[in-house]
Amino acid sequence: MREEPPPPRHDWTIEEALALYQEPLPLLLDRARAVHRAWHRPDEVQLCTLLSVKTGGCPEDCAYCPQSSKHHTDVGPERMLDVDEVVSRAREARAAGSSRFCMGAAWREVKDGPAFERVLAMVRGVKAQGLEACCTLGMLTDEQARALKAAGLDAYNHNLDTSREFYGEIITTRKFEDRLRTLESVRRAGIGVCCGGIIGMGESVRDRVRMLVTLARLDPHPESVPVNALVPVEGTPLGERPPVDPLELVRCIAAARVLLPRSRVRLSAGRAALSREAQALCLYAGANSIFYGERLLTTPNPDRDDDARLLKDLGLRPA
Ligand code: SAM
Ligand code: DTB
Ligand code: SF4
Repeated sequence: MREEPPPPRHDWTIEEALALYQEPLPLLLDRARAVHRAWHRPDEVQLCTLLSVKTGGCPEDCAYCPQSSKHHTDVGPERMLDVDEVVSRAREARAAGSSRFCMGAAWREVKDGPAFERVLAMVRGVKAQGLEACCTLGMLTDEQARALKAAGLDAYNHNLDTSREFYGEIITTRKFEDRLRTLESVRRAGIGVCCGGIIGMGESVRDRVRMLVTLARLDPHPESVPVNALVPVEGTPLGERPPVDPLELVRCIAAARVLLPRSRVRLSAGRAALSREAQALCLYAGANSIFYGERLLTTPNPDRDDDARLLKDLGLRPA
């Protein structure tokens, strides 16, 4: 019989996690594989579909984001989608093989009123299709989190994005602590927490590790952890950033897998710029979820056909 894996830890130090992140890559991968196999079905990949239900015109100044009204990008403010449109997209996503549907809104925070009521109706509609429902709407109060829970929401995405120390270089219109506060409201309401970050914004390796350690100190750990590689978008302050080395993405995923053994680690934005081999290595390093469908929120994602072929060639099953 297989031995019980040791329980997840919440006491990682920065130095310990940094040493892990910087191990020779094959050794880091060995550690990540052992954890992955102990806690997860190693041949499964969760397919999630993203939909932007309210695009653009966001008052926040996140340096990476094409939807901020502070930057001059091709993404302008659009009207909020109707419930029926969203539900039919969810039905389509399920027919294509996704098990989770994530709705994003370019809001700083949720405001009570008709727009929020519409989101609640979207959540009910997505749940009625038999999908896991996830939302990412910015900051929430306890009451709003409870309303989302009552509508059937399974998970709320709210990323730390980077370390507390680097945060001010990327976003000035809110604080790292604001993020943590919303995550607490989500947890208190009994909704699953989806929380991760972005690499390739000019942060140091220590910043990446600090972010992972902050996630690992949450108790319980987030149920899912998206690891995004920056998609540089023209007109944003980070539009000219060079692409992140795919091997850094692999290290980051492997370290996340070891620090957050039970969490689903999602290989998120930036996949369109990766080779099949780099994606395979990310999945080998412990990623067990991807966004499926030709669009993320406003930027392209790989074609469904290419993804289906990749999974088939790797012998992995959609879950
Ligand atoms: N407005 C809400 C918020 O910020 O929480 C929800 C939507 S926001 C677009 C969700 C996440 O998308 C961000 O936290 C960030 O991690 C990710 N994101 C946005 N633009 C990105 C980009 N250009 N490259 C990679 N990730 C990006
Ligand atoms: C996450 O961590 N990545 C997704 C999802 N959560 C909402 C969003 C990626 C957005 C990439 C840029 C865009 O398409 O606008
Ligand atoms: Fe707004 Fe979210 Fe984009 Fe920041 S990441 S500008 S909060 S949509």
